[in-house]
Amino acid sequence: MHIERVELITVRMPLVHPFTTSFSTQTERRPLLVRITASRDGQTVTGWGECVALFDPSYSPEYLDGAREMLRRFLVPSLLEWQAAGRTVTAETVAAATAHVVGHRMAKAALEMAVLDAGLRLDDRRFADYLGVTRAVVPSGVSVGIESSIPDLLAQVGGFLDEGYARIKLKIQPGWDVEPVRAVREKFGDVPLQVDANTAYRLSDAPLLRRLDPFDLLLIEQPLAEDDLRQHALLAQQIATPVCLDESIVSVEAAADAIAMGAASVINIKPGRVGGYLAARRIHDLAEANGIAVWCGGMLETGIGRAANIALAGLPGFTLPGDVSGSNRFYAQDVTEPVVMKDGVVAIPDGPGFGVEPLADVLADVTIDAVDIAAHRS
Ligand code: SMG
Ligand code: MG
Repeated sequence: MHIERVELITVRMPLVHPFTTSFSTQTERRPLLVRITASRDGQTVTGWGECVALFDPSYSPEYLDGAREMLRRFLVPSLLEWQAAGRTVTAETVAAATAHVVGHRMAKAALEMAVLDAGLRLDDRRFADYLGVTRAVVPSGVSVGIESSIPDLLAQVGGFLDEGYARIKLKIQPGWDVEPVRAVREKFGDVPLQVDANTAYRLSDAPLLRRLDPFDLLLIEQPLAEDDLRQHALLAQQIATPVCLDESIVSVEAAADAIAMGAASVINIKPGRVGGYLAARRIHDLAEANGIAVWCGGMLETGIGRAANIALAGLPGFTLPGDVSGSNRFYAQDVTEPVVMKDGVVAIPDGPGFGVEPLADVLADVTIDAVDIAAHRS
């Protein structure tokens, strides 16, 4: 394909309810969308990507303004230079074209994602078909933040269960762990339940985390620090709840290390965190070959990232429900037609590429910044 133009569009979206984790309280999200105009054989299409970096560098080293600057100053120019040198531009070549930039996987993932969507649209092919996914729907889990009281938490969880969500994930931190889990089990019984600590504990907390063992949780996600695979392996030997890694798995290599060390028996795959959907697919394949379950994480994506995640979650190794909830879990108004959760599942979109695009009037309303980069005509 020939890339004509790349736009970096920052949008502002208020959350329907504050979302508190061990590291922050979010009341709004500012996703960075990447719009690519690309052509081939006289046909011109638009491809969309979404950068999952948060506003602050609190979940990962990457953050909104840094990712936008990285794309504007380094990644997009590198891809355009690659193109000007006569090299092939496809989703499969974006990583090579930007390999000289160290790190910045979320920014790279957003660019690769937009090229992937554009390429699939030029081929009139669905992302799910490109992946070889045959399922039409995937189970939909929901992530529930830290609330100010147990009754507030139970009201939230009860609402999501009434809506039909297939699995509940509770955010935990020291002081908000055993009691909320006990309260949810007592009130709602045997629902599929897991917890996410976002790195809030230390290995010396193993006796405390062992107190979660009797609640038969599906998993505990990222209990310890991002860069501490070895201590996760030690913790896994001391608790019965399966250890799942999120923040630690920044690449295929990190996934291979974690599996080899016994640091995780489950992996949360977030395409943005690992550098894109192609790397995400490789982690899925690696985990499947090693008998490690995976599920699709979420970063409060708009309908664009959500649509792509839902298709990815259709791969056979995704044996646990993902954080792929309906748009209304976070947003009163999504930038795309809303993703709808019904009867515990979300549908893989039909249509070429990721099968979704922003609604023009909504996009205009929520855009707070736009950077336009034109390619030189070769
Ligand atoms: O998109 O459903 C979603 C959010 C799921 O809890 C979620 N994400 O650590 O897994 C995680 C968090 C990261 C974002 S917290 C602001
Ligand atoms: Mg997590």
